[in-house]
Amino acid sequence: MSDSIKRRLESITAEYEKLLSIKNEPELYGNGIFERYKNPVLTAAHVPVFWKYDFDETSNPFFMERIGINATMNAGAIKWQGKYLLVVRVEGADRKSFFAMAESPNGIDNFRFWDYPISIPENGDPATNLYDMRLTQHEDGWIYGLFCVERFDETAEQGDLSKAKATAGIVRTKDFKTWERLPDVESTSQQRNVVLHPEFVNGKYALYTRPQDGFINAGSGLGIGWALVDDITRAVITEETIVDRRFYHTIKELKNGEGPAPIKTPKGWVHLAHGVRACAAGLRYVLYLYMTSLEDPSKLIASPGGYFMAPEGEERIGDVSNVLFSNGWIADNDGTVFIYYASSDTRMHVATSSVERLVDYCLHTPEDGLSSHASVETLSRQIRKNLAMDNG
Ligand code: M1P
Repeated sequence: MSDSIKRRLESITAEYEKLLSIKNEPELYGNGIFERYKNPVLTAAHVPVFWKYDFDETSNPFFMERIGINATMNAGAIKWQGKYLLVVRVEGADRKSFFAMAESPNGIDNFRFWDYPISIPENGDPATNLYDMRLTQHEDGWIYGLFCVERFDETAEQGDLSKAKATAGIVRTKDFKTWERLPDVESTSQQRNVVLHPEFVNGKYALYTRPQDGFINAGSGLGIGWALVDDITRAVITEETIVDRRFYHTIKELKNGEGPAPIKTPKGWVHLAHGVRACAAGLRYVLYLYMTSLEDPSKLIASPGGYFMAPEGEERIGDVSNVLFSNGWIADNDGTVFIYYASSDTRMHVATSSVERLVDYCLHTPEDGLSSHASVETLSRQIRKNLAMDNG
C-alpha cells in the first residue's frame, strides 16, 4: 500500500472510530413520557470502512468507495448476553436492503456493526428486497425474525417496473450467526409489518398482521390484524381479526402497522405501532401506543389518542421525509425501555422510557374523541381541574 493511501485509510479509520465513540446524552427537556437522545445511534457513516473500500491498491488505485451505503434504519432489537443488539436494515446505494447486526454495551451509544452482514438463505422463491425485521424471543426457545419480503409482481403491465408484492418471511436463530429460513407466511392478501407474539395463545403461534390490498395501500385492510397459526414452520393465515382499527381523521387514517413484539406488563401487553396519514406533503408516519389484555392479547384495552412520537428537527428530513418508524425496543431488567426508531428512512435513534411510564401513558392518556368538539371537551376538563387546584 502506498504511503498516501495508507495515510488516507488511517485518517478515514480515525474519523470512523471517533464517530463510534461519541457519547450519547439525553435531551434536556422531555415530555415526561420518554427521553430523546442528542445523536442518532446509527447512520450510514457507522458502517465499517472495510465494507465500503477495497483496500487492495492494485484493484482500487484511487482508494475509492466501491460499495456505497445509503441508510441504516428500521432495526429489530433484543438484549442478548448482556449486549444490546440491533438487526439493522442497511440500504445500499443500489437500493437493496439487507440485515446486519450491530451491538452496544449500553443501548444508547457505541453501536458497532458485526464484521459481516446477515446472509438470509433463499427459500425457493427468490426475493428482490428484504427489510424491517422484528425479533421475537418465543417461549418455544427460538428467536424469530419476521421481515418483509418484496418481489416483482409478474401481473404488472408491460413497462410497469414498480408493481411489487409484499409477504412476510421468517427466520429463526439461537445465536444470531446461523439463521434457519422457514417458508414465507401464506396469506390471501399481501402482508407487511407481520410480527410474532412471544407466547403461545391457545397452543398456537400468534401473528400480528397487516392485510393490504396492494403493495402500498392497506385499502380494505382495516388495521392491525391477528391470526393464529398451528405450525410456524408452515405459517398459513386462514382467519384474521382486527386488533387495532383505523379511523377517519386520525394519525392512522390511511394505514397502521405493528412495531416490535409487544412488552408484557402486569396490566396488559403494551404495543408500539406506526400510524400513517396523507397530507399535501405526502405520507406522514408517526408512532403510537396501545394496550391489549393479558388474557386475550388480541383484545384492545387501552387506546391513547394521537401520537406518542412524531418526527422532530432533523428527524423530519431524509430519503422518505416526515417518517418515524419503529420495529425494535428492549425492556431491560430494571424496567427501562429502549425504543429504537428510524427517522425518515435514513438513520436510527434511541429514546428511553420505562415500563411503568408507558403503562401509565396508555391507561391515562385521553382517547381520541374523533372530533374537534370532543378534543375541546377533553382539554377543557383538564384545564378546569388544574385551575380549580390552583385556586386552592
Ligand atoms: O417509507 C416509510 C415506511 O413504509 C413502509 O411501511 P408501511 O408498510 O406501513 O407503509 C415500509 O416500507 C417501511 O420500511 C418504511 O419505513
